[in-house]
Formats: sequence, structure tokens, C-alpha cells
Amino acid sequence: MTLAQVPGTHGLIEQRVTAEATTQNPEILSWVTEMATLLQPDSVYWCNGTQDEWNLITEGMVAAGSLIPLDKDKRPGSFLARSHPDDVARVEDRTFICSEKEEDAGPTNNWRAPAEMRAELEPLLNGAMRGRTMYVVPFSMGPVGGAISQLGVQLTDSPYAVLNMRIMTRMGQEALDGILPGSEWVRTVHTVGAPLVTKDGIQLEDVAWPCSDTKYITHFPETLEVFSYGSGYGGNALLSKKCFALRIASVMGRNEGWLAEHMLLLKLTNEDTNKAYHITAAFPSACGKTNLAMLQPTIPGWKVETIGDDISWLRKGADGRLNAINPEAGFFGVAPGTGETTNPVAMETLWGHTIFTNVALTDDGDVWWEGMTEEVPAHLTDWLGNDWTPESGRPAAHPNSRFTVPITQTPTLADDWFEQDGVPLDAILFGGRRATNVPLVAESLNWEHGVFMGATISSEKTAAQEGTVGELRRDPFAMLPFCGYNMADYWGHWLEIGEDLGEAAPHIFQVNWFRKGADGRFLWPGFGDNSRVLDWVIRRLEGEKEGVQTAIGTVPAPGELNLDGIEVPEADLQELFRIDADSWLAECDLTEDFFGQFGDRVPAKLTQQLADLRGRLRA
Ligand code: GTP
Ligand code: SPV
Ligand code: MN
Repeated sequence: MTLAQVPGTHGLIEQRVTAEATTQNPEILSWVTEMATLLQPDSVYWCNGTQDEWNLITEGMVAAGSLIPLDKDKRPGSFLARSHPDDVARVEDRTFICSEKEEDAGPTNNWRAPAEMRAELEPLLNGAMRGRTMYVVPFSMGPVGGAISQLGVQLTDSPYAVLNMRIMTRMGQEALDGILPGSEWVRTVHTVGAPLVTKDGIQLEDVAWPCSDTKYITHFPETLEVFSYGSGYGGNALLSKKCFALRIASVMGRNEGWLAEHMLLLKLTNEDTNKAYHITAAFPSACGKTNLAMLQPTIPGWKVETIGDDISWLRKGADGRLNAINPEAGFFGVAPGTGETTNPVAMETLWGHTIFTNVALTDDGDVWWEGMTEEVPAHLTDWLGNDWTPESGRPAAHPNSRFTVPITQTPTLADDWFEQDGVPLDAILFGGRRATNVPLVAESLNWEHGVFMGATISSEKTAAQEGTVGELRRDPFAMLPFCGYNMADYWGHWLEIGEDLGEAAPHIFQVNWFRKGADGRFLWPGFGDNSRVLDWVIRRLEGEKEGVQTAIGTVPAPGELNLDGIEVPEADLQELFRIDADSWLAECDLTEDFFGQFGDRVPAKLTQQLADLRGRLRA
């Protein structure tokens, strides 16, 4: 039985769908009808993306107790949402890539055959929206009609997801009108999996954050479809983000010659020459993308402007260079650790019109989280809704609590965000949280070596991932949970892109803000001082810095890194750049094991890079 072949009153549902529909596109109408027939919502609502619609939905959620309005003077137009305590982050072990062939998903993804997964989902989706409204959410990733942009529709029974989608994407009528019959668009379906009417017709009470213990985040890359069941949180529910813009889009990119990446995007202007540069950086979840995208340089002569903080789509432009866009329209940023000293730009961005999820509530109707202010409030309501004092001995905000805010509120937003066809890239950075081994910055020897650097990134786990915080894991290109196809084929695709770009290819660097001394303290001040690393990166591109070639790449020569105005002890500096051949050779053994998982799908060029690296380390 296919998803559509569900017994029921098909004619009635069709009437319900088309009565309100704001499109004539028969492909959209028949898909929405098919899904409504399966999911059986009480009503179908077509989103237009207007302020009136936002007001209506937020008023309804406040009345239902799903949103808490914040103080109108302190945080105008803003709300707090508290999730179910078991629905607080992406669920990687419930995330599936459903390609026809298992090898096409590869060893780093959970795989199910598409037909098998459809059969498994069917009984869950059947009637999943009973008693609820199904929202039809059309959205554009990137400017509508842009050279790198794509269109999609999300069906959801979560008004919380609708509000977040309005912030995170260009959502509304223009996107819907952009989907022409016969054109390519992505179909995404989301349900919290908590119907309000049982199969026997018994009416149930709703709760503030409906979700299900059973969760499925499933991707069908060959048919450009996503089905997400059981969670209302973040990347599980805002299907434009990880599901579409990374997992599905990475496959579209492989087929069509472009790249979908877990990367921030920033513009850096040299104020002396007025020359502008564009940099992307791939860091794993909660490893500082938002921070770097909003960096405030601590050295004179540079201006940083923000284009994106999480996802970049890269595609060769007419001039032969690799162009980039941020396909999103908002930030879904990590709250804890965001404060006046660590990220003043984010703090300013959050002045209002923001949805906060799982942060603490102050007694005067504002929000708080660990690291927001140095002074800790004497009393709060924590993310679970309980009384909290500094003596409580537990965090007031969940470690993966987040804010959703429109990108246009960012004081450092670059005009380039509006660019229809993207901006040309100069440099790509790869990084992670590494207490040991990996130096502050190193330039790759060439594109192939850069791809090797990206492919071998490992990072200590954060609260954005399930599992033990601090545990080291491989996270190639910061894409481990987000690559929609075989990771080894993805490396091959990167190698091909580089070959095609030739001399016009951006230069690739590796960075690590997180190296620690024997005493456990960070050796590098980080944050705004990361501008010193960007300064060296750009001056390398311009040929102003010699660097020193080491076994693992080119690092700053002594004195080349601008340290004016900060005190980094000489011993710390030594340690920041120390390359210990034995530890690196041990890491090479782990890389060999890691590559081994992929069998003969690993590109020969990467195996050669590993051999070359061992050779240089032994020399
Ligand atoms: P996702 O949204 O999950 O993809 O992550 P992100 O990479 O955007 O995460 P974000 O920028 O919010 O990372 C936040 C964490 O990184 C906080 O714990 C910050 O304190 C820490 N962080 C960011 N930059 C630095 C830095 O330069 N040095 C140190 N030590 N920590 C940093
Ligand atoms: C991440 O985990 O990398 C995020 C947050 O950016 S989520 O959208 O929930 O995936
Ligand atoms: Mn992310």
C-alpha cells in the first residue's frame, strides 16, 4: 500500500484542501491532498507569511499555554517556548537516509530501503494529525529565483514550527508562486505524532509541547522528500534546515555539480585597501560558527560582516569562481555561552522579535541563560518551569537551548546576504574542538590536501549532539550527521569540484580555537581575537606572509601572527603550534581505520594524502 492509498473520505479532504488553497499548481494540490488524506487533520491552512498570520498564530499559542510572551519593553514581540524534557536536540540515531541502495547512504548514515521505510511510517502517519490543523508552509532557500536558490514546502501540525520557519526561511506566497509545474522542489512532511483524537474518536487534551516517544527523521534523497515524525525540536522539526538544506541538498548538489555545507559565511573587509573577502567555515554543532560569523575584530584595519551562521550553498559562477549563499533567513543559535563579552553582536540581534526555546525566565519577564551575564540572577524559572536559584546546582537553561531570530536584525549583516546569486569565496576553514594536537591555524598544501584536512576533522562532542559531551569523534567536514549520501563519494565530489575550479579555487585552512594546556585552560583567547587568525589567512592569500611549512600544513612563521595588545605567553604560543609527530602518526592510524569503513569508495587521492602525510611526519 502506498502512502496515498488510505481508506477515507478522499473527496471531502480534497475539498478542504482546495477551498483554501493559494496556488493552482496541480502538483502541489495533489500532494497536499494525498498527505491530508493520510494524516487526517481537522483543517488545512495555507501560510502566506504575513505579520497578521504571525499575530494570529502567536495569540493562539499564548492562549493555549504553548508560548509565554516576554515583557513588552524588555523583549518586544518575543516569546519563550519550553519543550518536552525528552525533546531537546536532534536525534541522530533516529535519522535515516532512505536511498535505494545501502552503499549510497554509506556507513556513517542509518539506512532503510525507501519502500521499507514508507511501510514502517505508514501506520504512524495514518491519522497522525487528527484533531489538529495542518499548515502548508511554502518557503524559498535563498532569494526566490536566485542562481543557487531552491524551493520547498513543509506540511506540519506544529504552529511552533510554522513560526520558526517564518523566521528561518523566506516563507510565504512569493515562494509558493515560485514553484511552477514541472519544476524541482522539495516535499517535506512534519508531524509531532500526537493526534488529539484517537482512532476510536475519543478527544484528548492537548499539552504545551506535543511530541511522541517514537521518533523518525527520514530522508528520501532520490525523490526529494522528507518525513519527520515525533519531535518538535530544532533540526528535527524545521525541515528547511538540516533535512533539506544539508541532507537532501547535498545529494542535489552531487547530482548537479554544487555543494551544500554546514558552514558559516562572512565578509571581511580590509579597511586600508577597501578590498573585501569572503570566507566560509565548517565547524561541528556548537563549536563557534555563530561566534565567528558575528566576530568583532580586536585588531584594527578589519571589518567583519555577517552573511550566515550555519549553512552555505556553494556553486561555480559565470566568472569561474566558487560562489556562496546562505540559504537561510534567520539564526537558530545556541543560547548558553552567548553574552556581551563572547558575542555582543548576537546580544544586540536578540533585542526583540525572537523565539527563545528552553532558556530560563527572569522574574521580570525577560530571559536568561548560563553565560549571558556575569552576574547570576538570584531567582529564575528554569527551562522546565521550576523555581531556580544559584544554589539549585543545575543549569537554569538547557545546554542546547536556542534562540530563533531574523537575520535582518543583525547589526553586522552584510548587504551580500541579499545578493541574488551569491558572493565569490576566497577561503574555506575547517575546524573542531581539539584539546590537543591540532594547531591554531594551518594552511593546506593544495586543494587535495585541504579535502584531506576536511575529511579527517574530529571534534569533542557538544550538547547539540546526543551522547557524552567531550568525547572525541570523527566529524568530516562537520557533516557527519548531515551528509545525505556516502561520505566517501562526498569527498570524491569535493575533489572534482576543486579540479573543475583549478586556480580559481578558494584556499583551504584548518583552525582550532580550543587547544588546551596541561592545566586544562584554553591556550588561545578566541572570540574577537580570532580576527588575528583571519588576518593571517588573508595576508597568506595576498602573499604577504611566508609561513613555515610543516608536515601537516603551512603555519605562521614566528612573529607573523599579529599579537599586538594581547599577552599570550611564549610557552603557550609554542604549544598552540606544536606538532608532535608521534601523536600525529597515531592519528594517521586512526584515519586509516576510519577510511577503512568506506572500503574502496575512498578516493585514491585521499589514501595518497594519508601516505604523503605519514611520509612527511617520518621525515
Ligand atoms: P550549531 O548552531 O549547533 O551548528 O553551532 P555553532 O557552531 O553555530 O555554535 P556556536 O557558535 O553557538 O558555538 C557556541 C559555543 O562555542 C559556545 O560554547 C562558545 O563559548 C564556544 N566558542 C565559540 N567561539 C569560541 C572561541 O573562539 N573560543 C572558545 N574557547 N570557545 C568558543
Ligand atoms: C546543529 O545541531 O548543528 C544545529 C542545530 O545547527 S539543529 O538545527 O537543531 O540541528
Ligand atoms: Mn548546525
